Amino acid sequence: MSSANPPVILIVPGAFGTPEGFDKLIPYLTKAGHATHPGPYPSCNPSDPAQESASQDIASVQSILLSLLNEHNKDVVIIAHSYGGVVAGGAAKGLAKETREALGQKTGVLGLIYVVGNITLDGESLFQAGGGSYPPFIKENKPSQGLAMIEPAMDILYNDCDRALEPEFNKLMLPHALRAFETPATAPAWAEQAFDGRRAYVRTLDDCCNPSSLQDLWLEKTKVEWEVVDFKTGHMPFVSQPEALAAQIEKFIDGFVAK
Ligand SMILES: *C1O[C@H](CO)[C@@H](O)[C@H](O)[C@H]1NC(C)=O
Repeated sequence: MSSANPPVILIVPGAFGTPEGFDKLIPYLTKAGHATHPGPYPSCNPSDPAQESASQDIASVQSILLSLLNEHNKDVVIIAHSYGGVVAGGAAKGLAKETREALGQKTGVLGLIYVVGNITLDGESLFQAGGGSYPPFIKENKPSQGLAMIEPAMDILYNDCDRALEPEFNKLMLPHALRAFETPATAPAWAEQAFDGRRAYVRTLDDCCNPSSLQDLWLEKTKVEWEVVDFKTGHMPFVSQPEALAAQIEKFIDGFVAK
């Protein structure tokens, strides 16, 4: 990374988790010269799950993004994990580097890095994108009405991680509002031509949450080009292989910056 003004990396976590879940990855990115910025959203562990929606998550991350671009004058690269792909996809719409340059703005989104990002089309909910039913590991209305948990997390999310760390992983798992999954997402940024050459996807081959066959279907349905790199990991490569993932992210960013 030789650029004098490296982009800030906005981290948009998956559902059931917060940006703290990336604490094993972040030091490697920092060492490579990148600042990171958390991109949380309100449907995780909300006080009233009935008030949540995918579109509000999207609006909330978009406001973080706009402040990085307009107030901090930074270019941004987005890392989006799992349901974070739905949120970041909507949030980055219209904010690609070339799109903003054409409007006379100096900063923009240089690229989208989906780490097994869930993909929805314009107006589609994640529930629909997953085939219209929940997988058995999503426990509905747990711990209370309108929320969900993933169980057993060790087997579904951390299947390639050290079992001794289970208590640590359990602390990172938070209840999530079902309405985030059941309300329609807005139009995704990745569909825009301005993101050509600016889309990367980390495909997780041993994923028990989003099987790689489902990831393939999602990628196909986008009908746009992604640079796809396979990781032989479960759903959380930033936990199980943080150093290798950081190196790959660095390569993606170099490609976006050189474009
Ligand atoms: C997508 O996202 C969430 C977590 O971020 C996950 O639990 C869910 O099962 C995923 N896949 C589908 C098909 O909805």
